[in-house]
Amino acid sequence: MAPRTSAEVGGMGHSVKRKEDPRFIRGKGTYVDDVQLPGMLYLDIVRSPYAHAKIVKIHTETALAVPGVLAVITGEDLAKYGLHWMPTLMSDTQMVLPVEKVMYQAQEVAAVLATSRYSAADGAAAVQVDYDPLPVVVDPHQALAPGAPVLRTDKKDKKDNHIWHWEWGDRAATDRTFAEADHVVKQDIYIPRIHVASIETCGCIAHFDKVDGKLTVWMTTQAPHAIRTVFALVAGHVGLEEHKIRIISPDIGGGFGGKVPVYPGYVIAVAASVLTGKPVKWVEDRMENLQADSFARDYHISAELAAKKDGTLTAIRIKTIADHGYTDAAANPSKFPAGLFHVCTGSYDLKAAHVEVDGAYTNKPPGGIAYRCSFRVTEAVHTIERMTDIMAHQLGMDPAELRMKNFVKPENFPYRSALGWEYDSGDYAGALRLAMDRIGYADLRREQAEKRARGELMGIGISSFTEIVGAGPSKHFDILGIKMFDSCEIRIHPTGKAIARFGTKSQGQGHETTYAQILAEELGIPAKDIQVEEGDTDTAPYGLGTYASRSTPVAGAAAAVAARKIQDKARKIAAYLLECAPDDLVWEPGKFSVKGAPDRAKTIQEIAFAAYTNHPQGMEAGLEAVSYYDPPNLTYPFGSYICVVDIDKGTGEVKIRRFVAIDDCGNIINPMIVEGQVHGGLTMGLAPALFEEISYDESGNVQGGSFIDYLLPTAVETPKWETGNTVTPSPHHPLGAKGIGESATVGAPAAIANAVVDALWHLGVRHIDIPITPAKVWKLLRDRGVTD
Ligand code: MCN
Ligand code: CUM
Repeated sequence: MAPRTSAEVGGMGHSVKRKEDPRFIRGKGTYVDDVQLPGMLYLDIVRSPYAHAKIVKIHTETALAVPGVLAVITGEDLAKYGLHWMPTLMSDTQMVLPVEKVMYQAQEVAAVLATSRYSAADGAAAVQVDYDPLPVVVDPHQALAPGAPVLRTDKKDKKDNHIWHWEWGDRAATDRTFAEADHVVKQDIYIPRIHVASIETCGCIAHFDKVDGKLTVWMTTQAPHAIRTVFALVAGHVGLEEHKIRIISPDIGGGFGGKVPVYPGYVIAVAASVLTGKPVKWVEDRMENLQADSFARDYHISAELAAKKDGTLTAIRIKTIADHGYTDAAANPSKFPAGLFHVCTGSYDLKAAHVEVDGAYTNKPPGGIAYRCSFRVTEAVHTIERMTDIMAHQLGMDPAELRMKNFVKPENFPYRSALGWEYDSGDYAGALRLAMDRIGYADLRREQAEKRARGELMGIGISSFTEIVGAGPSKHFDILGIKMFDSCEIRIHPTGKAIARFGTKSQGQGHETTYAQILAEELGIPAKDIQVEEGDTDTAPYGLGTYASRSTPVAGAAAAVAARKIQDKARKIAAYLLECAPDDLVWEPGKFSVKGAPDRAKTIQEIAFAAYTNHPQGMEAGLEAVSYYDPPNLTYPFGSYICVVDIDKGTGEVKIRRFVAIDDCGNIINPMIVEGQVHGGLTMGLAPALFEEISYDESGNVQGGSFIDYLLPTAVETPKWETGNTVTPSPHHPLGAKGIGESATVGAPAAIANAVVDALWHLGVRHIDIPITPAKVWKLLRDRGVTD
């Protein structure tokens, strides 16, 4: 669709260059660690070498003797103020600093406050802790087995390591459908722990002003307003009330979900600043970030898919054990302990479905946070897309044909899934067909057959995923009771320039550009004349923040609604200026003109000036509006990805030869930014598919706690992504837009895994858990005697 506005105005559909880039490219961004305040103190954290151990004694004398060290803060110190535990977003509890025992390797044990970063680090190294090791449980199956040591001894009545049981769907109907099925495939799928590893680690500067009692925290957070409320709820009793707290989220070097939780370091820095009255900076190093921040995934899935003889898919049944580490700190909407995992019927019209998830405590850091995925959607997509492929191979059907046969059809939207979600719009076959055309699917299948005859290993994998983003409708979505709306406030200045503030917070997504484009579209004010601000709770309207690709679906909608309120007032002012009735005016981006007399017109800039200089008597001056938008539904972006791999029989290495990604996020605001989101997202989908994993040995020692063994794909490992779009607008979003921020990360791993298994199916390989490392593949080949 051609853009409605001129390139000069830069509304929707223009690839406007990112307004934020000039400062980033020149190194002029302001990240938390760039903030320097006079008299600032530094915090460093002592961490546990044990995964489970009693704390016998913490020796602080040597540390206190280090020049520059001012204090060593322990759990006992915080306990005096009731601040040694804090609530998690899922209403569990998490230690800020331990008093009795540590629960995972790298857990915070004590904090050292000093006059420089280096003294703080030297001090932390000098703190000696006597531990008494306790039995360690790292496997959630073992954690749930009878007789396992109970980990959460802090919970008086807790007799096991079971956190919760959650199930969804019609069990009886599902069992019945399975009983009637002609074919059933069953597969265990493990989706390992991974870490977002954003370029910038987490950190904060807490500054408590003892005179006016105000706390300002510069903080790497994706959700500044929610953090302010949580701080007030946790520390209101020690005088930190919400009007005395200001959270500033400055530039952020990648969030990806890892900057949603509250980490102990933030709370300790706040406590240290409140006690000393000095600004206190805490910034994690890379290994702390990898080893102790919240993790994603860690789902042990057991799935079954049922089909009729002709390949009609009928039902899915899933049992899952979710490893949450020692506390359930998942950042989910409160009502959904397993996130939106129940979108696991995917793009297919299944008649019945049932999902069960059991959460387990283990001696690991808090898990269940996202890795560029809207609350467990990747887990759901990986499951249904792997199962669909297994079914296709089992039936001897082409995986594309099986998908085409079972897709929800365009005429079925809005579509209610067997698990109760109402998909807003989609054209799944359209996206898959385009992907197949782009990649030359039929030719590739012929090539594969020829190669197989020669003993070469080539595979083609498809993932036709449906996402669910934009949390969310207040009826079902809240975090700790706060409804998941979002907001936009616009002020048009007398000279026709504007400032707009939002409840969300960009971490690299380009909001300063794309929100300005939405307003340019709605008001006709050039995007370059609109300043966008986010992340300061003293100035921005309340909102729930940026994650779950919700900014466009929720705050983007708020922007459109607020702009339309402004347009309504502008119409009245224009009518007054043109001496006609408001209804006699027609709007085109940037001006109102009199019906049938296009020369009699007032531009939005003229109207803005009049709003302050010559507004109708009885009308309030000014031109501003605010919207707190409660979406009527989520948005359901989708896509079809096709991946071609060649497998090296000598090394087991998987080489991605081609990867075509067709995405549909409804109407697009900025095509260049959307393409960038998909490129980055695909690379973050490649990562867990082939490289990334954090695991633990029996003693709970972390494997993958540094970049030496936590493998991130670099430009060398990343293939050339071939991207494209179809456009199926969301019927309920004011701009017809859906989110795009996570689609590629959610959809890509299954395409890659499906391609690898497709290359090896004829050798009897049905499934390989990600990451699909050369070692895993080589072992499979060796066991079948086909290595070179
Ligand atoms: N967009 C668009 N047209 C659409 C949809 C989106 O032009 N139809 C644009 C938006 O205007 C925005 C960007 O694409 O500039 C992403 O929008 P959206 O899908 O609404 O997602 P959010 O802005 O809410 O970003 C969150 C999402 C998530 S949850 C993760 S995780 C992730 C992601 O974005 N983290 C990122 N992409 C990231 N990109 C960067 N650079 N850094 C991160 O930390
Ligand atoms: Cu889901 S990772 Mo993002 O939601 O910040």
